[in-house]
Amino acid sequence: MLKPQNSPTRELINLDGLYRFQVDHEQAGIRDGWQNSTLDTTLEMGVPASYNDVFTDPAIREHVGYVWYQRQVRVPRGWSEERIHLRLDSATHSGKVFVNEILVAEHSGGYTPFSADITEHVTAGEEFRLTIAVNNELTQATIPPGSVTVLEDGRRKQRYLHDFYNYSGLHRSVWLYSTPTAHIEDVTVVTDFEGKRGSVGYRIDLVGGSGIEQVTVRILDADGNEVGGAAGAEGTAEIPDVELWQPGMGYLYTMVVEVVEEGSVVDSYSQPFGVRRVEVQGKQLLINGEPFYFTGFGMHEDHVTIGKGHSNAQMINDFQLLKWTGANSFRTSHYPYAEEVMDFADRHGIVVIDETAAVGLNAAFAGFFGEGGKKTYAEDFVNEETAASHRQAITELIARDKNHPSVVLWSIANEPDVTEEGARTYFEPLAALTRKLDPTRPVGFVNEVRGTPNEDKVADLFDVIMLNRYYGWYVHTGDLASAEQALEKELREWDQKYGRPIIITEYGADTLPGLHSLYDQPWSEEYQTALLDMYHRVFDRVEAVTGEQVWNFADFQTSYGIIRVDGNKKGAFTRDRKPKSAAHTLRRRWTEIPNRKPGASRP
Ligand code: BDP
Repeated sequence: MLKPQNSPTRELINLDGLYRFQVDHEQAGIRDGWQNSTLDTTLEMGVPASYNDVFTDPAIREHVGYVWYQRQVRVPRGWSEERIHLRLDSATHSGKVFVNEILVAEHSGGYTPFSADITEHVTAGEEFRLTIAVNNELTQATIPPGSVTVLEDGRRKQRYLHDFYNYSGLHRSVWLYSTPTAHIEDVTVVTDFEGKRGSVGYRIDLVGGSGIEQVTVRILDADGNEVGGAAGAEGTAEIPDVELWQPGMGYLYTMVVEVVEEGSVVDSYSQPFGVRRVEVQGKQLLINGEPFYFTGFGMHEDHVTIGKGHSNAQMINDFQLLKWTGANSFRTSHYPYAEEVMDFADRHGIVVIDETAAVGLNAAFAGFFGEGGKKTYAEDFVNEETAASHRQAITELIARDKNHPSVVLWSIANEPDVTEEGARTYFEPLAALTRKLDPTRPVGFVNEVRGTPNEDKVADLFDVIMLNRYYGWYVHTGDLASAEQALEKELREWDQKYGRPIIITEYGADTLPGLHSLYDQPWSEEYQTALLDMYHRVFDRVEAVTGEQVWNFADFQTSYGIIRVDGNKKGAFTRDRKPKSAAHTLRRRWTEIPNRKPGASRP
């Protein structure tokens, strides 16, 4: 799915800013057609942002159901010959979009974009009323799943089995844009190289044309010089003296796609891309033929006040801190991040493990909350409806992110149950779908502690082993010697059984900044550091470990719970991005080992 842009044939207007905002406490809005008139509210809300922490009223913060956003939008007067589209970069978790009284788009899945062609419903030069109803309910039919219960007093409660707060609203930008009638609908770029020669396979999908248009592509280097080109909707362009996209050096080319009809350009779109190759060979993940060692974090889109709202300034600050630690990568735990984040990673050579929002597909976590004995793959939990949403989540993630050179690995779920028989039936088709949609990147999922090499039923379906392990925290708490033995034992078992790359996608300890101890005392800054040091010793001893991503980059908000004090505190940074001691420890290690495992020989 193309990101909208300004081009010689396209115009783009950003619709962020203040919207009228109404919370649908009585669940009346859809029934009563709130889109048909001005919302009956004095509240306003900024877009993009989560609304939860913005207001003082707890009934808004914990609201379950629809909230409504509304504003007037004027269509530029010059657009009378154009197709006119609305695009929402996300609506968490589902959205209905109305142009005046008319429903023009509906989408579920809170972290991927959707759009509508509204040409028939608007007039160039005139205003329309844009109303967006956003629903934050999670059910067993959504990704991530959850359940809504109605309490005796009528209040509705949202339950979910993932460890981050259910921030809701319009978290990303809203756009109005024009395209010509015959226009480029999609661009797919697949790159490779041989020696100094780069090859750029491409496919252009067109819509709305007469079929007599022709497509040309021109490749521009980072300075804007034309270095290659091709004709036709599908083909391969060559770059003679190619500059590769490398970890730490995000060299980007631009593919300028033009649709020509009777000698004139009717549509033009510029797609940035990088030339690089990713493959798994034995126990290594290779980028451009060289073994890559991941350092970095599982992250969250999470900030004070704006929650999961995208902010360019916060994004730059987070990337600055990543760089300061020496990290070369991150995982988009546990949902696709804003496209601005992916574009930044492309430009700056940061390697990304790109994850769907399939988190909490695991009944064992309900046991944690005192509801033991449930099965995950069952009619009342992860069922065919969940699977359908999961397929949609994978499809939309790849459609959005396929052209990002920074993405080297798809993660199709975080910590699902992999011990029940049903896990294999559930995951086999999903792994196959991911490979079919993108045959060029390795595929994995992130495994939780109960899915040991003996218990796990799905690891062989994937290219890499990604493990979240909490030895020294949830098990062997405060006993790093036992934790060290247990961790090494398990990693060696994985290595022996599969001989595949192992990436540790989570390890860490909750830490209260300012709490200090001479002993191995959980929650102290010293303990967090000692635990990380212990993991690093083990990683350096086990050859198959090809990456370390600490949980988490920064402290983040969660739902209330007795094991969370104002959120999860496993950050190397506090929620307001101050370094804990651990951040300095990581910086010392990672700045010493850019992209390569300690002790690994250079080719
Ligand atoms: C893992 C989850 C992650 C949690 C983390 C923790 O993948 O989302 O926040 O553990 O408990 O289970 O801190």
